[in-house]
Amino acid sequence: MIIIGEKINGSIPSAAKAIAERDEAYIRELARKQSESGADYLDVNAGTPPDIERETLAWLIGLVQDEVDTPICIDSSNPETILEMIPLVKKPGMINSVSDEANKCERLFPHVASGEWKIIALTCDDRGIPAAPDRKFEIAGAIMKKADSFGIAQDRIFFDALVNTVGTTPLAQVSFTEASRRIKEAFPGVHLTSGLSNISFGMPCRKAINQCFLTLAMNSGLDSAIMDPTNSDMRAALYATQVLLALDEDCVDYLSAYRGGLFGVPKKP
Ligand code: THG
Repeated sequence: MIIIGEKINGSIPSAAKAIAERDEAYIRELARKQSESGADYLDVNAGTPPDIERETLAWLIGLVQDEVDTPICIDSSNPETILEMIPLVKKPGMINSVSDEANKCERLFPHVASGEWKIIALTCDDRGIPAAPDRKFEIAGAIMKKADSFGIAQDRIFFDALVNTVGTTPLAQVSFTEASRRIKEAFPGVHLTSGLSNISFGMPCRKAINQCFLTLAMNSGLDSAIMDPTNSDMRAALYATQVLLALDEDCVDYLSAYRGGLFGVPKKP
């Protein structure tokens, strides 16, 4: 699994406070802890109004890069902001995200076509976020066609089939996994990712739902997630699922998580 650490995000109240107060130590700690917990990328989302988003993101990106070597995932819904941030990032990471909305692909693809940047592609367009797997799949096809036309290889695209909220859309998980399966079948080289937690919006005990969703989605080919890698219950579910899906050769990741104390203090033999 490719883990994208979600915690540097201005929509989380504690991170918003640190951003407002320009609390460097707090942001550095979020970066370090997530990297130590196995994050492959660190998502950086300002969560601020557009007028101060660029300045905030630039500050966050500078701090994260100074603290850790983990590549950055630039998270903004504004393609112009993403374009301004790319030159500030030391080594290619991810852009989060493109979609089939307006001219996002047309604006961003020329700048990342050559090179190693990975691209998160959302299955939404100017009509919004569809719930039906057919529409999610159709949008993925439209984005893939554009990526192809710029010569962007499938393995640089991470499709996020945008899971709906199960409280209002009972088939949210079923639709997400069906769309993800069909996308992977049609474009076998792509990766599949998800922000996971949208599924549980408005429900009590969200973590239980998020955790079971991670397992079900991995069973349908999810090979990446935007998640909190410091949440040991989520990591335990992730490593255990990898073992059960025969994705963890010789249980190397599972055992190393065990030795690292993920399931409590290892017992002496
Ligand atoms: N898809 C893509 N990008 C995304 C999202 C997505 N970016 C933003 C968001 N959704 C993913 N990021 C977050 C960040 C924080 C939380 C949820 C989604 C959150 N975190 C809790 C906290 O830090 O308090 C902890 C959760 C936990 O411990 O598991 O709520 O869908 N492409």
